[in-house]
Amino acid sequence: MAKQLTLVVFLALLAVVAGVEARGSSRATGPAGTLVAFQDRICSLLSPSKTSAGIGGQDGGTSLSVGTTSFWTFGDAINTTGRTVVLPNAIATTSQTDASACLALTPKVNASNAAVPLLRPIVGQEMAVWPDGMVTPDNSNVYFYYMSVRRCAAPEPCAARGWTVRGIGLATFDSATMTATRIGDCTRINDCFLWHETDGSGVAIMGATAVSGNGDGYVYLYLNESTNGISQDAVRIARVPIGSIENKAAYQYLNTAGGYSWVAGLALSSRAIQFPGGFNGMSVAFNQYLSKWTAVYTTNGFNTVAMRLAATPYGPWNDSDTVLIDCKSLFPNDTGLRCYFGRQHSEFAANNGQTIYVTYSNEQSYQTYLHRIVFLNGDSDHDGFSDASETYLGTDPARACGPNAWPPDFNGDGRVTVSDILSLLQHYNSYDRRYDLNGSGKPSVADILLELRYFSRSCPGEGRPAP
Ligand SMILES: [Ca+2]
Ligand SMILES: [Ca+2]
Ligand SMILES: [Ca+2]
Repeated sequence: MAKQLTLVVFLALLAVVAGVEARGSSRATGPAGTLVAFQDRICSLLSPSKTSAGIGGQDGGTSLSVGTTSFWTFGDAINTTGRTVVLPNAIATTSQTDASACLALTPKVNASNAAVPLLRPIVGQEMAVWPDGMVTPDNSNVYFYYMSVRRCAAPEPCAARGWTVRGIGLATFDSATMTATRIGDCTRINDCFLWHETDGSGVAIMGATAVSGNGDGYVYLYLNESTNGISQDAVRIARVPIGSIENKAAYQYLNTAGGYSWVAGLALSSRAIQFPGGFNGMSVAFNQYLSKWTAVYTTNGFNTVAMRLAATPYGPWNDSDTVLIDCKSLFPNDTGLRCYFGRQHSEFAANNGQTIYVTYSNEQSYQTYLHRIVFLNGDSDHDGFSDASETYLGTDPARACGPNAWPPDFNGDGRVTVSDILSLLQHYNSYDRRYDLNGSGKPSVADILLELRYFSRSCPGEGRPAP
């Protein structure tokens, strides 16, 4: 403690000598407590070229840009005359870069202009194959994780649904021909999965999304965990060097207990993100405008498309849902799942990321819809910390004073005192995002310096500029 006090005094003097001024405030630009300025539905992604190829409905919708082409995979496709599933998955492309007036997706077809799947199920072993997260190591070949789906019958709990995910595999396709190949020997199907329901990890994985681009050579994976093969309510995070993506032994798993560490097996990992309202897969991308990694997903009983924020692709993630789309108001009379498989499509982000495009599937219409989200990034409560920053920190973007309202006032007494600085020092180098004032990923010296700028100041008060 003596050492800490010495450091406090030293840093306080440093701040005074340097004449550091408190941050200025910006003007409020929208309703308090939300990051969304505007949102609207653009269109269904069921393009005329799809219906002419025999696709009358579809779900899913994951995309990746490779060169000048955006590749889109979908789950089951139904025919144009009824509800019969005609394809277990599908792939389509577009070279459009502006999604503001919808996207015309062209499906992969055969010589007779009939849509064909990206990856065929193994007869007798799989009911369907649903493509999930994609990543490209060389801007040419694409790797994608797939959900291998089997039939489910009583007495299994999944019998009511009729299917369950047997395991998650990895496959690849070349972007020129969209011909897919599974990685591994699938003679015994469990052998070619990275994770499967009887692999002994004690964790059932029902989906896997992926992102690269953190500048560290890793692909980060978001494993959609289920405790019973039905409900899905947590994410485990894995990573693998992109050059070793085919090597099962090269995957590492995040354990967030007592600091962040990467461990060798799924069974040793911990839940990285929890979703009390359920979810079914999340899509992660860095958003320049919010200066955060963003995860988009559906939750709240498939009635909401929502978002969380993190400083790095592995966390720490904030633990409340920022609502992007209220699907109850979009589909008020629906009886099925209003919005499932919510995903973002970061290659279409516009205005430096202030505008993003997301998709979700609607069960009743059996369509995948494209939707636009425009963020605001104001400082609604004028406390010197943007709404996006406060959403990440977990403080109230609508209140500048009181408990958990003003970021540098950790104990909520309205002033920044030695007690607050000690509190920050106690969390130095932890992964507690509440103390990560500059949003860099962990509380560090930069956060202590930032805290000192506010030393002995009072919270700004509602509507008044920050001190
Ligand atoms: Ca604020
Ligand atoms: Ca605040
Ligand atoms: Ca205080």
